Amino acid sequence: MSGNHDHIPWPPDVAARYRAAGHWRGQSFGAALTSLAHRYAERTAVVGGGRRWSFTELDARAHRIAAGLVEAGLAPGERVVLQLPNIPEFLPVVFGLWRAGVLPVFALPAHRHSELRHFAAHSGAAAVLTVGVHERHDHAATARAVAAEVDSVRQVLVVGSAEFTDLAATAPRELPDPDPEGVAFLQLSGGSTGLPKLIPRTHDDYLYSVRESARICALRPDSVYLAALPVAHNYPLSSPGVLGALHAGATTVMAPRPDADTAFRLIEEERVTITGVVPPLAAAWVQAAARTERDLSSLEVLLVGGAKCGRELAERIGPALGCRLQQVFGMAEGLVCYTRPDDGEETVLGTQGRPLSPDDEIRVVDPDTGAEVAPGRTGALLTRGPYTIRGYFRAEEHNAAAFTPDGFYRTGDLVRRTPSGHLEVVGRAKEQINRGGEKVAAEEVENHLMAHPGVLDAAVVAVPDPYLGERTCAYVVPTAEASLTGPELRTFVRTRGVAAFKVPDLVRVVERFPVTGVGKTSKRELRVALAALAREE
Ligand code: J2J
Repeated sequence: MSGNHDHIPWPPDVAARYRAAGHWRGQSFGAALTSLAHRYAERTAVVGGGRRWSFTELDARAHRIAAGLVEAGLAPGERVVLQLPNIPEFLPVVFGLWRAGVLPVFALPAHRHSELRHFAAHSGAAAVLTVGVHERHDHAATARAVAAEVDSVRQVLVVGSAEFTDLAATAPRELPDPDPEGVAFLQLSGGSTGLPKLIPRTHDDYLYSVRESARICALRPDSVYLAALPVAHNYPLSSPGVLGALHAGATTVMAPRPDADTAFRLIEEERVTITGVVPPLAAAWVQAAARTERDLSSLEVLLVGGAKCGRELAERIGPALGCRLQQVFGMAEGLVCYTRPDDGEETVLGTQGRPLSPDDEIRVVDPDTGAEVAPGRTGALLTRGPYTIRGYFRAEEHNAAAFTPDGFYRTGDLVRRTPSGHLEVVGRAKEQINRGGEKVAAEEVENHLMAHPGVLDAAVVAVPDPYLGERTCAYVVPTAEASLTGPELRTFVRTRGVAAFKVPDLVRVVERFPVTGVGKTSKRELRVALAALAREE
């Protein structure tokens, strides 16, 4: 990779400290898989869609795919936009990319044309690697459309196609091991400004968070992890996720969909012991558990995170599903907090956990002054540590705002810290809507709305929702001539090629925006005023 803003490394003295502490072990993902394959050989690594691969099989497939990718012309350091659903192939493909030194950019299956184009263009991707038709969407066609528009994209690879099957049958070859302190992949940020930012994560930093997550979640070789959420997301990927399961020698079961029927069937059939969901899904499972005939007795732990798990829901999980609740509060930029198996009930039900690492530095500050608040008071959460990035990929200007000069990441979350160091997430100071764990950047949706010729101005805010926690509401001011309707605008946003979860749930067409007192430029103030208005309506 080239350029100064691709990856902002940790300062050398800090990096030396993380190495000395044993957090960073100088091992690449490919090397990690090799040692897992030696250790867990014929144990089952991954199950799904009728396939059941051992660690040995997974390792061999990853070697062949790596060789095939190199033969297809991909070079170390190049980026590939990866969009795969929860299928076993996800793992050998990702490890194949890693072994080839190629950086996956982890798109979600829900992403559509405009998002994929942005990921490809911004990362300068050499290829898009996806599936054909999945859940009624032709991913391959979208990928080809992106390739036609983004100059850097030379090829589209489609898992399941004859070409890819050939590529995946390439004879393995010796490949140079990538630098473990180098960037291994680009994860996506939830985003609060225009377009999602790309998050560069290194082998060393990510493997540390994976190892600790597996340990904190007590994963063992006989654990079975159900990947219910889309696996490319940081949470099911690493908290402890499919990578944590692999690290522990456990089995991953790929759920094609996260609904209770599908998940409960897989829990029964595969004797799943642990899984992770977002609060609305936990609520749906709790309801469904009351009338299911499936045997859920194997389930030991349900992780809940991605959005705040309310007290009421937290209390219902254990009794309804016959398992232990573990709260997780994490972010693709790094910091992950868990409640621990030996935490008291109050802590498990009422907090979002404490940081994974003793070297995670936490500051809770007054959002206006930046000064640390008194213990127990609410403030903005800043963090830095051995697996939290120091900067986004190629985002110099944004980085200046998103990080403090001394390298703390401004999470945008408002938290309260207990004397035990657990964090309670009490709100948000970022221009983002958390739609049941799916993050929507207000500005991104506003920009789509503003592209409509009849829209003079737009502001997107969160409105409370009993099921999702929050939904999006778009306030729109039409131009003098235009007459706009909500359904028309929703269709307009959808047809611009965005993930369905970003299409505004509610649209309110208004003559003008309320005057906020701070002038026309403060969109932030306007969003606050509109959010208050939306709650009253
Ligand atoms: C309140 N807000 C939460 C929680 C995340 C593990 C788990 C989740 C993510 C994730 C992740 C929350 N209560 N329990 O990457 O490894 C909100 C916060 C946070 C943002 C990050 C992981 N858990 N959040 O959700 O990058 O606002 O990662 O800053 O998608 O989700 O979103 P994301």
